[in-house]
Amino acid sequence: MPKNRLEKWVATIAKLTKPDNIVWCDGSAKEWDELTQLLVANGTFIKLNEDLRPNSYLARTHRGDVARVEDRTFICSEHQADAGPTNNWREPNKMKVLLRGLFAGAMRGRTMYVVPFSMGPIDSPLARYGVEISDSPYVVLNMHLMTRVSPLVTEKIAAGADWVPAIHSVGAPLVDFHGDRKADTTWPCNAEKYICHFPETKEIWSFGSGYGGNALLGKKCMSLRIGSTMARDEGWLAEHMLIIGATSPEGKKHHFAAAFPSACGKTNLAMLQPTIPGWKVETIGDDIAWIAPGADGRLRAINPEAGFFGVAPGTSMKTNANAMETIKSNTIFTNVALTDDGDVWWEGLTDTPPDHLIDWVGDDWTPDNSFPAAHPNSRFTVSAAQCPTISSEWDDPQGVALDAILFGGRRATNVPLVVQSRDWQHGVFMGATISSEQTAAAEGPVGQLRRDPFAMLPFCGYNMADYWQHWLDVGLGIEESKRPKVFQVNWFRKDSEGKFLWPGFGENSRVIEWIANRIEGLVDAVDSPIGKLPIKKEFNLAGLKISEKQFNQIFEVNPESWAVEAEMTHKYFKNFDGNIPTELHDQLWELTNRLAKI
Ligand code: GTP
Ligand code: SPV
Ligand code: MN
Repeated sequence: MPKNRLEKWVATIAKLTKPDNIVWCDGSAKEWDELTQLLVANGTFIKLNEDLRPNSYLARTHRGDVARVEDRTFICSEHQADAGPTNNWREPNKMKVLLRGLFAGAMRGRTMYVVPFSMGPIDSPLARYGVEISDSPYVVLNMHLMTRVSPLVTEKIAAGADWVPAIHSVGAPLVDFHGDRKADTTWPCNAEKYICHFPETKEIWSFGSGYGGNALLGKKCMSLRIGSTMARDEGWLAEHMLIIGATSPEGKKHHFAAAFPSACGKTNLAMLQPTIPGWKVETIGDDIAWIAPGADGRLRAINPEAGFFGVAPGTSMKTNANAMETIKSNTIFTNVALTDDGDVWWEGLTDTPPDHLIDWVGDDWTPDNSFPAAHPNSRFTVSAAQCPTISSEWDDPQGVALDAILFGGRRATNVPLVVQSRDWQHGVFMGATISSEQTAAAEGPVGQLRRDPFAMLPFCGYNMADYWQHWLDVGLGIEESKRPKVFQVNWFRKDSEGKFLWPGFGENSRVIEWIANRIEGLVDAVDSPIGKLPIKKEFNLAGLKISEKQFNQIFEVNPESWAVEAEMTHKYFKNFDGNIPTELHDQLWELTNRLAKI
């Protein structure tokens, strides 16, 4: 029988990378057991105490491989203009030549795993298939949890289904060109990293890192960077968004999607435990949403992932009890601290740290140490099915109809707790102009304010200005009454002493309630230059100690500082060489005028 495209591709990559052997993965429990045993045996995994954390493991990475590497991430479209000013562009043929050199013999002495996976429920009209080749068993196990790894995908591909080829190597061969074999390390990786995307041929090539979004190629690489280009071509949206269902005490259910930059609260909002009586929030997704116009004329969203790759620090019974419940078993922890009884710990898990820990680099740690025991970007990987608040709709092939879209960021100043946009165009302007203080989720200066439009700065696979136009087109193609309402939120505003003004976490249910009430027309709003704000008596503060003064601080819109923001937006738009959609210029003009009238 002639080989199909998948078999040919695997053979070609094997010929290039020269692994000792090839394993076709099936996502089974047997495969999980074999690979976890292998990783325990070679020291990559530490098995956690079976009584405290069954079937769970701790991995410690190389110190230089702890986060996404944005400056090593490339969009290799044929034309540089298609990558736009916010992406690193490389000419595709040149990059291919470079990559072939890097991948040549890169898997010598290692096993090459072939992982067929589906993003989205297999057979969903919104699902897309991929195959990741990787020489990292850690990656295979994380893919088990984060995607649907299944031989069914291989069958679909053999029957002609489209798929994304994704090749990954840690770039650390065990046999050199003289044939000498060396011992493996517990976290093999390469100092030189390349995370490359070829939108025209829908290919992904990732070299040198074994960590998170650099290596689990179904996630940011396929679902967002390649996904966004597929979405542009096919008329849908691939977004860095959580999805929730929120049910009011009266039993009215709404669905929200929310885009916040990395480490800015998506997992927490996705698993929110409301503090206000009678409300229920159900989890559909915590990081990525694929959104398409449905047969009902509404925007419908699926979570293409099957698990959570969540930030550990700050996660506790107080902040996110549902995440704590989710990670009780069958979880991979990366770069957290190890307790003396073989369990995990991170900053914020308990009020006081244990007297002794082994920190994320494997050294003894006591509370006297001035540096954290867990890396700030340490993570847990766990199946979504284990989440106590997971919605019955979470793997519905048709997705859920969105009632509202939220944009957020980490802003110590200026941005109020919640603002409603005037209309779709204004909502797109809000999304396009969001800025946020940088976090440890990517290499780079933590705390520095940067524009992160739609929380997609590191993830948009094409020209950001074209992406904004696409958002305008998709939304305006929906009948107005069926369009989701758009809001901007900010949980992170601080007072003059640097303390958060808003308690956040479960209390964010109050913002959810206000948004639901706006959708239902149950509350009024006051106009401000930046959008519609809550009226104090209609915003539920019952049971919270928030004074009139604090409320005003939380919602303050300062015209002078907003005039500065608007001026910065004007400068920012200039980066896009006249490519900005007219509607967004109009929005900026209107904002400037409204500010001038105050
Ligand atoms: P990625 O997985 O990187 O995309 O991150 P994320 O957007 O899912 O962020 P996550 O929910 O993991 O939160 C990141 C950090 O922000 C954690 O340390 C949380 O404890 C903290 N955080 C989340 N929500 C709130 C909030 O409402 N208020 C405050 N002050 N901190 C929050
Ligand atoms: C993010 O950085 O937005 C993440 C983690 O969700 S990673 O998978 O590394 O991209
Ligand atoms: Mn994310």
